[in-house]
Amino acid sequence: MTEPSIFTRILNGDVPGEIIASTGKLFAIRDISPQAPVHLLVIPKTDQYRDVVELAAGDPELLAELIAFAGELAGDHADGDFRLVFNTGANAGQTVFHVHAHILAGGLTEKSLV
Ligand code: DGP
Repeated sequence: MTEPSIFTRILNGDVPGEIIASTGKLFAIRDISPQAPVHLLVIPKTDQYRDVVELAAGDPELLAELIAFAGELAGDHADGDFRLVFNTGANAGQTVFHVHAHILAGGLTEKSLV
């Protein structure tokens, strides 16, 4: 059996982490190492998809829900404008292999995407 991901452990209350919003299938937390004035993670409650490509293939409706939820969160926590980043694969910087989107918001004037 594989170890539960850090996000599953937060969801289950096994490690500390404030769940700032949730729906039936998704939840959101603040990134522990923020890279923008507002940096949230939106995460499917299921851990069956490693990355966004697997999620798109396996449950495109859930991916659409995730994007809509990200838009709501960007409105609740910032002015509604946001970047949505899915690091996909270790060589793209992915470290947690339980699909999640980074919401980066709060007045991003820097154009660099890396
Ligand atoms: P990625 O590199 O795309 O796999 O992003 C994983 C993110 O997860 C990274 O930006 C830091 C965040 N993270 C890792 N561990 C924790 C944690 O225990 N709590 C919170 N809130 N965020 C975490």
